[in-house]
Amino acid sequence: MDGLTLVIGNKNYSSWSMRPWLALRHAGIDFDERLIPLFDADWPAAIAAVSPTRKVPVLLHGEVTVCETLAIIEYAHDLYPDAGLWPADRTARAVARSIACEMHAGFGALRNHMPVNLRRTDLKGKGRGPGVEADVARVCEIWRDCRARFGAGGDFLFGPFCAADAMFAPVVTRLDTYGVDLDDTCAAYSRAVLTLPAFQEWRDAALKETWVVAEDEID
Ligand SMILES: N[C@@H](CCC(=O)N[C@@H](CS)C(=O)NCC(=O)O)C(=O)O
Repeated sequence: MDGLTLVIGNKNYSSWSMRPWLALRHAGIDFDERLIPLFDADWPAAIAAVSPTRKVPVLLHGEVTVCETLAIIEYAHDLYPDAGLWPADRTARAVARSIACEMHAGFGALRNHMPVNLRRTDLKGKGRGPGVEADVARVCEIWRDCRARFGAGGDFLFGPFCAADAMFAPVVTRLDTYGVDLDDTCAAYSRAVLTLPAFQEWRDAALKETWVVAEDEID
């Protein structure tokens, strides 16, 4: 069987691509990366050739095509159950999957009003809108709860960095880019994500990109 190829969008903008890329990279899982620039002239044909949903990320593994971020992470976990993608403890793993699903399905106001753009440095205090404060409050409640209950073994939600942290990483960048004030626990967690080597590798590449995409097209 061929190796893994993770098809992603622009690193500056694609929050969904960031999630499995960080999870796999931090876990030390070997994969090739293929970047299709979002909404370029070639985008429709290029994405249709690899992804039945016409969205990134998508994971290619021989005959297997896996769409949807959480399904990609679960497929990688099936292939590499000892890579630490999810916490080893069953209760922690259940909570990690719960909050990962909540992230996947929710936080629409935060996503709409605070699109990811790692290159922008002029957005402090912006991005507010209906529902954003409630989304931010719930995110911070999750982070405080996980850090208090499961975080003793490291700086992340369940101690060591895991898939749940990867799911929240684009939120960490949003709260940073848009200058949202955080309490000490959440600020420390945010710093841990922003200084993770895998995240810095992603951001360094993002900062070198020159594509410009309308932010209202990005989720
Ligand atoms: N539910 C999908 C969301 C994927 C998604 O919306 N990706 C965006 C880029 S961040 C995309 O491909 N947009 C292209 C489009 O909507 O045409 C997942 O979990 O992977």
